[in-house]
Amino acid sequence: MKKLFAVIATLASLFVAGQAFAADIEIKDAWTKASIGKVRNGAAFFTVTNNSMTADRIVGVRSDLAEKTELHTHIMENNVMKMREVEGGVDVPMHGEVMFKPGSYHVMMIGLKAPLKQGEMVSVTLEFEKAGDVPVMINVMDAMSKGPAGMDHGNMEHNAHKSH
Ligand SMILES: [Cu+2]
Repeated sequence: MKKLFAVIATLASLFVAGQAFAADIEIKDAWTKASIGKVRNGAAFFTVTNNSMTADRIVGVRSDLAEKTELHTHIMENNVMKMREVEGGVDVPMHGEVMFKPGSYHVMMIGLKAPLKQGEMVSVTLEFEKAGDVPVMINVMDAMSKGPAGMDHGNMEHNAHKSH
């Protein structure tokens, strides 16, 4: 009986502390912009939430949409904003959230095989170190879009109430 309990306890602790599953990863508000003219690159944005009890890391991305699909970020170099491929992956803390957004992390599609059309859904696959493959369904929005409604807090209008 004691032995059985020990086995159960060990299994339980493994389950709680050592594992992460694709089901624990939540992707929200995934969007990209429709292609304009002959532009053959695209960038996709979304919010990643890790609902598991263990930290995870996005180590790669792949898709059939483009010749190359990469994890990118922006860095400042000599006062110029530049895009770079992410080195070493993107950490997603346990019970944490990471935002892929313009000017920051994004999924870069280089050499699109077909233009992205407004209203379409396209997909890429994020590769997590622990949770494995997580598909991302991406909403193709208007080429001038700044993202799903409610995400662009920077442009929110404020009602200033003056007190007398
Ligand atoms: Cu990029």
